[in-house]
Amino acid sequence: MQYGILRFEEPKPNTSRKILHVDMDAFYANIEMRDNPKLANKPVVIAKHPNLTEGRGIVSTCNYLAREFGIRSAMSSLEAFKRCPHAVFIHGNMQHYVEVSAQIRQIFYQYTELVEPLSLDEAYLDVTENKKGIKSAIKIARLIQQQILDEIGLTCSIGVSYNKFIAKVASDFHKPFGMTLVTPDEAVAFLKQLPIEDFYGVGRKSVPTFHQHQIFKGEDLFKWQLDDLIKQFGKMGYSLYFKVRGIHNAPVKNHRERKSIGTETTFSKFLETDSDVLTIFNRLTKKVANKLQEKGLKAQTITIKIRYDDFETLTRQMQLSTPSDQYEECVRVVEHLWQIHGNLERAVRLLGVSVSKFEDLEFSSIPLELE
Ligand code: TTP
Ligand code: MG
Repeated sequence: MQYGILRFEEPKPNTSRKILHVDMDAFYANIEMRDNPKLANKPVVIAKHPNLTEGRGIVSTCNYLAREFGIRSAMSSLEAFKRCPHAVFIHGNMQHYVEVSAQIRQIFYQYTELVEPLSLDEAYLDVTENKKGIKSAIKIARLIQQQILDEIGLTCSIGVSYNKFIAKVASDFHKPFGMTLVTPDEAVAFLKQLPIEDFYGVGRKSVPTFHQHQIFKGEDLFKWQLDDLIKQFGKMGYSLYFKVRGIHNAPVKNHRERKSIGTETTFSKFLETDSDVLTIFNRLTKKVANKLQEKGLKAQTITIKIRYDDFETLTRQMQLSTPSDQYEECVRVVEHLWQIHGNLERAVRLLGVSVSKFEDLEFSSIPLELE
């Protein structure tokens, strides 16, 4: 295959893997229903009641009964209230959801170390080789589904296939408490009927562009040459060309092996004041703390990075007394590090914050604030 002056081998699908994508059903809402039997048979919306927020606020999620009224994630809570005034609105309890998520991950680790969480309620598992020595991926999926129900009291849906992309799409196919298997033989037919917006990586904003080019489904994508897709859609076009052919060989990454989480930013206009530096450090720390919470991790080491206008770069770190995923605790250390090690004799062109030395949540106790 040729593109520009590059020649490369066309990737081949690796169909020998067994990959699961597990996605909890109505996650936050079902946790609330499990914990409070009075909510049975009621539409439940996870959001502050609009009366308490002067109409502001958005819906995190809702149970399936509330979905029958047209309520959806990310809808304004006022709109949700209009659609179903008798719904029960519950202001969620993140710490509690993080803990339930960690319990679910413990079940995954009984089957494989290759667990890649995408958020609190979903993860990829590579079970090609697994700790139970079970050959059938479907059998493992059923065992996990049942174990989560028995031990945690929640339902999930699972997609089973040979790559992450297909497994993820498949997990959404029969919800709730569903299981969808897509074999290598079925993959291309499965992908051809898939709406373009369901191709992971196609953002909502680019959907109209695909439609303008008469690409509505996988089968329309399939007709395009690689070169044309790249010309029109860049990297995304390249990736889609292979995805629709069932080729997506990205490995399931074991998040327990991850060494650090961080973010940094470079400034076109260099920073010269303490308050500008602190504002940026606050923003970066917030991002990092959010990532920790999403991944269900706590970190003990906090590192800041400073690059001055002459490109001298320094990193300085400090340990928290106990691992944390809390923004307030992390930012205190970040500010302290800056105050000790930073100076503004030179302007600052880059700032970074990272955290490392993780402790999985399951090894720490989180105080429960049940509402
Ligand atoms: P999802 O898996 O998208 O939704 P869900 O688990 O509630 O329902 P489904 O059965 O369709 O999978 O998201 C997981 C959790 O993430 C969800 O319970 C709440 C949270 N969330 C938000 O806070 N805001 C959002 O916009 C979305 C989509 C999810
Ligand atoms: Mg879910």
